[in-house]
Amino acid sequence: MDALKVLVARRAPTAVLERLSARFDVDYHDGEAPLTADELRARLQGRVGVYITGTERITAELLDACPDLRVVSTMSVGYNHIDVPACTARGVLVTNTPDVLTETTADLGFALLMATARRMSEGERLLRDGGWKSWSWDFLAGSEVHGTTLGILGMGRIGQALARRGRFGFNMNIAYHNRSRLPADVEAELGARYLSKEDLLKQADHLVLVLPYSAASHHAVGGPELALMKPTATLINIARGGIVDEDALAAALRDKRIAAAGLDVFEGEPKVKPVLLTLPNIVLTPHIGSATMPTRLAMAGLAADNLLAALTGGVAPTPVNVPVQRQAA
Ligand code: 8YV
Repeated sequence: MDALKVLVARRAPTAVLERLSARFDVDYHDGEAPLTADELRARLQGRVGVYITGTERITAELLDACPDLRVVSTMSVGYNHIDVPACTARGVLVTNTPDVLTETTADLGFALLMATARRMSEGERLLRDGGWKSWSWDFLAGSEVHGTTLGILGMGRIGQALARRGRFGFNMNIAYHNRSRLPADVEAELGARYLSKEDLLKQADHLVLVLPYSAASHHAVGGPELALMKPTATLINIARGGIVDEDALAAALRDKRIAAAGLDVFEGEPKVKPVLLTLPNIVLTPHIGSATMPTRLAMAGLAADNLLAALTGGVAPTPVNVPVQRQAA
């Protein structure tokens, strides 16, 4: 029997390629740049499975042009780049990589919070530019972190990991808003208070966005929401760029209506709006939330596990959808 044909649409660790190649006929895109939509469609012809990252978009149109596709395995926890309902309707299984990146992404979220509150990027720029001339009492004086209120918008796995860091590491008061409330025992363990979104915006000293991106969360934080925040507050986004209205944020930062922001994700990434680059009170990182070698290897390994299990009669460890059975041709 001929080996099943799969496409690895993005660079992957050698060990993952070896595992997939031992079982499948693998077409490997080894380029630095992601495949364009046209290239992806062409390379998916006759392929039953695809390994992607958060960059490649799987649309209904693409699915219709690639009728052999049965499994989409993304090496990411987020799956807003995949039209999941369209996959489900066509019997295509979607899998993602939750859990393995939770703690690492929470680490980055906290690092960004600290760097933003304590003006670390501003200080480094000043030092490198030769601008550190002397000491004064308010030199680079930032915001307090310990003992303040950590607001978390979106209290899934990463939100809870952030809450633990805030509560047990920094003695912070934890407040959150989420579509659904956490069970009482989890709230008690985290010392987390459930607030309305409006109250969370008003009360947070540091507000971290960790909610999934969808049409419902598009620009969930824009002008009206920023207007509710304290002028001393910081805003951290480690979720998806589209959750924040970047123009409204730039205006709020420029006018000091909030103190500072830390962004790891951008609406048009990898392009970043020039206005964001001009503001001193903003810390910018290039979407590195899950970027440690052990975590990236674990994510890639899990994406391969999903593809292997789903295409060889097993049960994919981390499915996103439960597709309806494909009709026999
Ligand atoms: C990845 C992410 O860097 O997992 C996610 O959803 O945003 C990041 O961990 C990226 O999407 C890689 O596929």
